[in-house]
Amino acid sequence: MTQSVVVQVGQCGNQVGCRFWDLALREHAHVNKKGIYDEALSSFFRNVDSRKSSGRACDVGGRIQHLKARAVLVDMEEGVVNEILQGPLREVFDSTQLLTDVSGSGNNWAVGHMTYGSAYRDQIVDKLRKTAEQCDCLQCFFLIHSMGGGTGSGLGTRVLSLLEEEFPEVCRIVTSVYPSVEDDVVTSPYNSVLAMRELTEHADCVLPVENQSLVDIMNKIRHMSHCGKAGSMINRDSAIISGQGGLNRAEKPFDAMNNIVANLLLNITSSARFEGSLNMDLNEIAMNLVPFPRLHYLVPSLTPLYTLSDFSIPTRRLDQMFSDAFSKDHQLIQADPKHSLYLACALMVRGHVQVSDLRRNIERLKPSLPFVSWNQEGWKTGLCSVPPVGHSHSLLALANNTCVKPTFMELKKRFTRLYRKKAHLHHYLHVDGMEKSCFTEALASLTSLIEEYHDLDCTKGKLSPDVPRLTITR
Ligand SMILES: Nc1nc2c(ncn2[C@@H]2O[C@H](COP(=O)(O)OP(=O)(O)OP(=O)(O)O)[C@@H](O)[C@H]2O)c(=O)[nH]1
Ligand SMILES: [Mg+2]
Repeated sequence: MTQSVVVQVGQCGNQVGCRFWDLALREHAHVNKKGIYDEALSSFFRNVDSRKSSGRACDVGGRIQHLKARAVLVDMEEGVVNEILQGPLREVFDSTQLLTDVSGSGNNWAVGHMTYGSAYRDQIVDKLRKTAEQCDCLQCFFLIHSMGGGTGSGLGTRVLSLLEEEFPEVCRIVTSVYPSVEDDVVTSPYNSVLAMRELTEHADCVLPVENQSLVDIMNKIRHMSHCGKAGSMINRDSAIISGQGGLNRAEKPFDAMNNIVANLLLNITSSARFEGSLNMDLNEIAMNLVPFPRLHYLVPSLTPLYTLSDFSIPTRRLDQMFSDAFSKDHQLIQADPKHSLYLACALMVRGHVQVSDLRRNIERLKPSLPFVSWNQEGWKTGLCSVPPVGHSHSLLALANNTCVKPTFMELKKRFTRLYRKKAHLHHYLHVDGMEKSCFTEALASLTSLIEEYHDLDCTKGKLSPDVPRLTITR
């Protein structure tokens, strides 16, 4: 069994990360009724029980004991991490895993990347090394951060390049939360474009998530739960909406949205955490889905999100889940993959689903999905037998698809609008190590990324030349 380490940076990174840890512990408690520390738990948790022989990790009721998350928590203000340390997850982290400062990066990528990146470099590397040393076979780093602020975006991407330097062999999968157009951080276009260049150069895979999509999904779930439309039904035990991130009005603003991102992480890590008939290794994601190193943005979609009718017809419900994964309103960014070009696609299924169900659905959906001519069979599949709590099955699709292009074009447009007027630029250029060229190079990197997707888009519909047929003369 291999292990992974989660690195959560900034407010968003830490809030999303903690939703993941909370839900992961619930899942393990659901499956591991005796609370024995086993290989499944060891993938993301270490056992700190001094009586190692007891192997006991958690009580039958799911109460956590002797477990520490394989995580490093970084934020340049204290508020979020302090809150975590006062909450139900306080026992899951110890002080050696935490790194905080007091003032934050003030929504300034340069402060996070340059100032704090240099000041805390050694401490960050030290914490990463210690956490890595506690793994027998470290397979993957999961970095979680937002693009729009200063710490997650600036320091988060600095951490990414430190990971590459220190652990070049270990896969780096980044979950990046993109700001919505109405984001209240005025400098978010700068921060996002500056971060994009780092993601393009130093990540193995990026799972982009847009806050606007999360808002839309939550609004739809709320609407459905209130209108109680005939034929539709919300599963209230679902991990998507239960717990702190539920439909409860008293929750904090981002909780419900973060629950969805945490579910994305639960799904992608499920094969590493549990047994399955078709295990998908985390390394295989990049290996199979990324034909060109820079084009490693994998659009995630999650189902079920809105638990619909047809409870009594399992096959139809199962097939619906596969259809939904390709529909616009299940994507975690504002995108429509069916009308763009697929370079490759992974389907990660959880629960009681057969390989034959997977094959049947791929065959059924294939004709309606435009795949690049040289990779028509570019599917990667995984089956994990443990479903999410409250569901019989679930599906995460990761699409390497040119539909990410509009998100990037919108970012570029918003960046250019500010940059043309040199608005807020002085805040960045005052920072030691930050130069104007950082802006122009980041913009050039984004522009060429958009062009690369565009060039592929232009090949859509152009079939590969027919292989000459052998004619048999009579
Ligand atoms: N989905 C989601 N988005 C968040 C959350 N917290 C902040 N954001 C978004 O992230 C961006 C701001 O980044 P933060 O993560 O708050 O900033 P930070 O990394 O802490 O950086 P500084 O505060 O500038 O030091 C904005 O686009 C917010 O809308 C969260 O918990 N969930
Ligand atoms: Mg902050």
